[in-house]
Amino acid sequence: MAKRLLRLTALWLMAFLVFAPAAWAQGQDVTVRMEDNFFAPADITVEPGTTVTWVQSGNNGHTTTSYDGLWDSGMIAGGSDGSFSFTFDEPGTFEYFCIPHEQLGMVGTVTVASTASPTSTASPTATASPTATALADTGGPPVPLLVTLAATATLAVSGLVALVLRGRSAD
Ligand SMILES: [Cu+2]
Repeated sequence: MAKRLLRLTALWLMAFLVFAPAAWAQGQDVTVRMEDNFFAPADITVEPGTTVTWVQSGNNGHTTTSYDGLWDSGMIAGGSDGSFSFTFDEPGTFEYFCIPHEQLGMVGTVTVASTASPTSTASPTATASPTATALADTGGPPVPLLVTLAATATLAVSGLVALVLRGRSAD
């Protein structure tokens, strides 16, 4: 009975890992980890409308605090899986810091810019180059992110398959 439950859980996890990245890509949501004592990645560029979520990944308490007073998470306890989200609608460069660790260089920037801007498609250079047109057409997240997600999902799925197979042979 427990083994069957384990198998069902594994299957459900596989389905989740296969479909969840697609959902993330559509929602254009981005995660930044709060490590001891730095943001990872510290500098990101996102499309307007992107929700950025900072996730506590360290043992020290951290904050994500906008220099312009746009957002302030308050202290997120170390060792917790606490998080804070903010949606960036306006283009621009937004700098932020961690209150206790600013002096240690725990700072970051969120650059909000549209990669599929009308300016770039109207430019003769962009339309002449097939690469630029292709990039402008795909409004999705940057390719490296998709590759990372796909690689992570593949790794996780193969691990789960190995687990399920091992459970089956032990019957
Ligand atoms: Cu900090």
